[in-house]
Amino acid sequence: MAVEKTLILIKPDGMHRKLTGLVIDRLDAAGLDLVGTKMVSVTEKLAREHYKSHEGKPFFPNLIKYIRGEFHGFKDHRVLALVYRGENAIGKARAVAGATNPEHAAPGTIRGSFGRISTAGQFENVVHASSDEADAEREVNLWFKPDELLKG
Ligand code: FUP
Repeated sequence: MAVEKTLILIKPDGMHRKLTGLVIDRLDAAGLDLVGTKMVSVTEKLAREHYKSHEGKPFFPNLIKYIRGEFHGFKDHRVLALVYRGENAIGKARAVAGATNPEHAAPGTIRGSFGRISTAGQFENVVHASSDEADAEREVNLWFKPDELLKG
């Protein structure tokens, strides 16, 4: 299996509900290595770039508000960005996260245990995890500069 890097974001609902430690613990238990981490104040530009594949979809405007912390009262737009490395890191991190829709996420996954769908229909699914190799590379480069990651 290939050694991969993947981007994990602890989204504003995860930050608000103090799930940072739990998410890191689950990814540690999956055998992945943390090679980069930082608190990020998510600008409108970064949010739109990160979710550009969803541009034009009905949920897009709320997706931008959600990732910028506007639903959870974060005036500083905080999220925690993490890069993990390991064999099959992308698949392992997605297994830990669970399905995108919290209603479909298996019990015991982060999203299955802690995700919800708001009354406005917005998925609040606690974490982002890159979906495939191309997305992982694009996203790691979008959120981190090369010298912010451990080499190896
Ligand atoms: P994921 O790769 O699991 O983060 O999922 P997607 O890239 O497909 O979706 C990104 C985000 O869009 C999800 F985290 C939640 C949001 N979303 C909705 O709110 N409604 C939808 O119908 C699909 C996605």
